[in-house]
Amino acid sequence: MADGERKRTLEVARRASPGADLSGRTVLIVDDDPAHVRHVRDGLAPHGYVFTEAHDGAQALSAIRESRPDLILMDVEMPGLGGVEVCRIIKANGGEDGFGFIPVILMTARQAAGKVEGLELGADDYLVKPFDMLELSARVKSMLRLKALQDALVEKNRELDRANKELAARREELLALSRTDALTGLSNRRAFEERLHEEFARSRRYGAPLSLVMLDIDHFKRINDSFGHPFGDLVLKAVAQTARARLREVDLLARYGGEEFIALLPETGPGDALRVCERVRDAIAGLELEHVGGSGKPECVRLTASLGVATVPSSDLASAEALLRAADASLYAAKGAGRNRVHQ
Ligand code: GH3
Ligand code: MG
Ligand code: MG
Ligand code: MG
Ligand code: MG
Repeated sequence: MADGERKRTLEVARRASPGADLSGRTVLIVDDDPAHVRHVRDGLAPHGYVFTEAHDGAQALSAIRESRPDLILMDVEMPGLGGVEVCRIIKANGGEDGFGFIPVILMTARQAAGKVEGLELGADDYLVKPFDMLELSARVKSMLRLKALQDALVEKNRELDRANKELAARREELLALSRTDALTGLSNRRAFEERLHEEFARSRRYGAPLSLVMLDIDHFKRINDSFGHPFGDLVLKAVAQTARARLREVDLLARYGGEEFIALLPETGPGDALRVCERVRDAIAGLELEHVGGSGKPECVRLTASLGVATVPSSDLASAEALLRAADASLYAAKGAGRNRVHQ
């Protein structure tokens, strides 16, 4: 290309797209005629694009797979795989996990033939040889701008996806936190009450037994008073672990209040519930917790708990609240009867 013409090309190109720096964009030129490839390269050289070449359809496809160019300039008439065919393959693999969007400008020596077909197959533009270098230059630039916009959109979407996923995960975390007791890691009262209503409804629908257990540490105040509040907290954790370890996976154990725990035992009738409660009571009574006081001498602390059980179906327990009240009354009875016992 003559120097004058090159200068003019650059000038026009600059005016066409103020501010858009497209240098460094990659352009794949596909043509079986090396002279034509050179011609196109020369014409576009002033813009600072990075070129790759292919001389037939198969080469073009492997070049695309390897380097995902920003734009493809492709001859229609090539031996073997023709430009229209390659274009069909590129566009059929245009998804995010395929090639993505790569604009294709078809170049043909023939007027009209294949033009409509090419465009319908998804070619983005069309030039008839011999073409004016200024026109080629302008069309390439416009396609590269489109590609840049598309890339930005894809990137933006990815960012949004990532942000959404993070938000969803954070939401899950918060939800889990809002249902967990911070000290013991057990479910809290709110989570318990939700599950209680679900299990109560299920039990009523299928007539399956459901037992509710309330557990309260005996004379816990004394433990706090004698050994301090932090030690009281350790006791609460130990009791939580001990009880949890004696329940089935499907049983829900929650911290209901200060030193009060509650367990929901689905598919569990009065006999089984009593056995479970005795096991838990016995395990708590067997705990030996070490306290090191001001004297530095370790001391073994023991404790007990009282448990109250209620079970549905039962003619006088018509609601989840009534079941809760019944378990609470049982607990009160266990305390009244001397503590360290299960009342049903
Ligand atoms: P009872 O055998 O009748 O159940 O006697 P109690 O002393 O266990 O019962 P009470 O309800 O009078 O006392 C419960 C104590 O539990 C009072 C409160 O300070 C303590 N407490 C509540 N929550 C916590 C906690 O998170 N950590 C500690 N260390 N103590 C707590
Ligand atoms: Mg050709
Ligand atoms: Mg109490
Ligand atoms: Mg207590
Ligand atoms: Mg209490």
